[in-house]
Amino acid sequence: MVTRTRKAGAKPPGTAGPRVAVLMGSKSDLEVMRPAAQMLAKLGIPYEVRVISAHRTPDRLREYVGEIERRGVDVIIAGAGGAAHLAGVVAALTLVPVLGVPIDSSALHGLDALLATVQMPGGIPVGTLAIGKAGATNAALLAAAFLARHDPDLRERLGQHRKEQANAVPEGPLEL
Ligand code: RP5
Repeated sequence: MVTRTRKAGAKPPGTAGPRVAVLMGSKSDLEVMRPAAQMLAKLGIPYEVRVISAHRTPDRLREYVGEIERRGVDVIIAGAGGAAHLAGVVAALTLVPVLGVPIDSSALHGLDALLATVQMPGGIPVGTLAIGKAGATNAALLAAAFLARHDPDLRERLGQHRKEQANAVPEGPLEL
């Protein structure tokens, strides 16, 4: 029997599409989620961005997530504010790993979204990042770290990003 193994980081045949899906519950979440897309772009990871609401567009959500594994998406990033059930509902509908970003769009400044996203009952995991733009950036970096385990070129780019970040921290005393 011949067993064919895929080259590290290669997509399954016929799936040249996005490796990461960035979802958000409302167009009003875009400015908070933009850093996720920017970081994925910087690291050369193909991604797509969609506005899909668990409560306003439940049919669209089910249809989109139902196709996501077949399309070759490896990680989903889902950002939402308020009661923030988006990441949990997405995670319930797929085996693709889901990273949740709580968005500070409500009167409670994201604390409600943080608790709704992080406090998933045991059984359906959502890897939850920090509230707001830092969480969006880190969701992209964490997705990149997962993908880089089987993609040496991406691992190189991720390492380079870390070096740039370190070099941007002033080493000597600051003149004030
Ligand atoms: C959530 O409700 C969204 O994720 C957003 O953060 C929040 C407010 O949405 P809009 O009323 O601005 O559309 O569904």
